Amino acid sequence: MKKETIKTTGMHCNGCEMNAQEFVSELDGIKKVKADFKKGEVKVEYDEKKTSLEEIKGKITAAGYKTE
Ligand SMILES: [Cu+2]
Repeated sequence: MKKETIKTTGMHCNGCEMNAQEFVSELDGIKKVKADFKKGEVKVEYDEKKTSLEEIKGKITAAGYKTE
């Protein structure tokens, strides 16, 4: 399991947090995902054998937000 905190811009409310979390949850191997719009970050815990940071960032982008 790997833990990462991804700097994310563009989230502005609880709805955005939910949206980002739903998109990331679609990936196989996500154990935990918690978005925080106030801090501008998405915390994830994932199985690096099933998914990757790039894929997770791709989902956040697909949800409509920007990652660093
Ligand atoms: Cu929002």
